[in-house]
Amino acid sequence: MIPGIEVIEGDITQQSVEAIVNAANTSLLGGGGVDGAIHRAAGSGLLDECRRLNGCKTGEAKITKGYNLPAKWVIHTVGPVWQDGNQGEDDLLASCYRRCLELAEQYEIRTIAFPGISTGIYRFPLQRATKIAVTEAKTFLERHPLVQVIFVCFSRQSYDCYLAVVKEILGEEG
Ligand code: AR6
Repeated sequence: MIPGIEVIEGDITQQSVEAIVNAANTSLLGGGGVDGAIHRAAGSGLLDECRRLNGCKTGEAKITKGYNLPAKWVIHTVGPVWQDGNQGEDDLLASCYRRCLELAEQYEIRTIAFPGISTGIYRFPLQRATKIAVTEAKTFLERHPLVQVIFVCFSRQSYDCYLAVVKEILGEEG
């Protein structure tokens, strides 16, 4: 596999990568969107482990096993709820990506798949969130060139947005 950034359209629960990222809430006890899909696919072992984590702050991340998922690990992070863009949303979202990538480093994870954290129920504007995601991945990959970051897009619209942003930030090789 070529190291770097990859953009695909698909369902993150089906990705055969070492870690998938969950866009969770501060309780870590499940919810809708990608969180619900991950818990359904992983099975009840995931919820049992999450219950022991005592939640997670916005902008932070915690790791669990993947249970019935193809992925060995799930990294749970809590994105900011979009308000008006002046409540620290950008920094909190960047922190989510950084914390997830730090955990990947700590657990020697070489392939990590991200959904568009905060871009669903939490209403963060897609293009603004995508620029943050790609910028943080780029910064991390400059120091960790063997890691593969996969952005898993759940719609054609988000796939097109990621492709355009990757091209803008990384150039044609993205
Ligand atoms: N695979 C990949 N991406 C997905 C999938 C999937 N199976 N399902 C949804 N998405 P959201 P948030 C995309 O709402 O905005 C939960 O209730 C989706 O299209 O899942 O961070 C939590 O418990 C969107 O682009 O997460 C929190 O309460 C992105 O994943 C709250 O939602 C994130 O959408 C978190 O809201």
